[in-house]
Amino acid sequence: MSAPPVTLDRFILEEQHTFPGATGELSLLLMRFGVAGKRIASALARAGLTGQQGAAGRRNVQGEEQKKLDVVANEILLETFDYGGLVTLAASEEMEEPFVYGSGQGRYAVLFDPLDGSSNIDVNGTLGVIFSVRSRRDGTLQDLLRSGREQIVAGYVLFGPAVLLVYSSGHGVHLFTLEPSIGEFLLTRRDVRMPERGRGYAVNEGRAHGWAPEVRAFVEHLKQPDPATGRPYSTRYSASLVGDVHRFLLEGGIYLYPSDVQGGRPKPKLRVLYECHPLAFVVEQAGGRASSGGGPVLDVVPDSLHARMPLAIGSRAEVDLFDRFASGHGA
Ligand code: FBP
Repeated sequence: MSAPPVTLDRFILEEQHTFPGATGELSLLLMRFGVAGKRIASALARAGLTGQQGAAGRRNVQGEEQKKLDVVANEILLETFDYGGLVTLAASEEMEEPFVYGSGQGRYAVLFDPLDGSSNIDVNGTLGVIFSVRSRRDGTLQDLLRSGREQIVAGYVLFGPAVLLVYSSGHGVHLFTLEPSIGEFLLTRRDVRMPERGRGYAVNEGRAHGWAPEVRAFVEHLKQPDPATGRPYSTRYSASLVGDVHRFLLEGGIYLYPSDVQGGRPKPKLRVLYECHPLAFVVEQAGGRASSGGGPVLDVVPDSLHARMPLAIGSRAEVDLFDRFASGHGA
């Protein structure tokens, strides 16, 4: 008889037993991201039928036009933690201030990008939810403005041909696939390791004019033919950070979102707490690296809830090479 499928709940409970003194609260919280992922997947799949596509008619704290599905996904995630007293604070890329639950006594804070890849929303492109969990300290914003190394769980739900959930609680990276016929996430890869190097890179080259010369030189270097070093690399940009990082988690490679240097001042796009920290946590757990070009992403302590930073994330070999270029040393 073949081994029974390992559901997300079973895997989390088995992992919990490896933590002496675990109360089970973190396990319950983690399982809820699975529930939220399934509800958001259902809303995405039916959006064209339910009139949930298009703009919501307002802008978010980033000044970006909010899509109806950004709002739907954000509400689903807020509802998901609104019982059981597990969570004290929820911070979202779509909300100006953190949401405080009930008594504010929950042991955890959750942070999320409810729908990453906004430009893909109305064109049926790859999308994702990015999430992380931190411990409650005094239940205020200060609990969140801490280094990425203080995350206790991080992961993402990827909405592509299949719906995947990938997470790490600091003990490896595990991949689950949604089995639609039973509505359960089933373990498909345990302890995923990112290849040491890849053959692909993902960056919006349409923005190259705003990059620092060192960044342009790095991307040009990847495009120069040199069989000995596996170049030229292939460009693999899907306009979904989660989709691209997931590709490189499995195949190796590097995703870049450098700062645009406007008027002499670097202007990064990606958010530290909702995008860079959680994905850096997962990628480093899988043996990859995440850098700002000036140091590890996980060492960054944001000075505000919606702080942004430049990102280079992926296989060790490519991110090491990027850092050499970024520091002016070239290949
Ligand atoms: P959102 O969270 O608002 O979607 O922003 C992040 C993101 O969409 C990434 O998923 C993607 O890689 C990048 O921004 C696309 O930006 P651009 O359109 O400038 O290439």
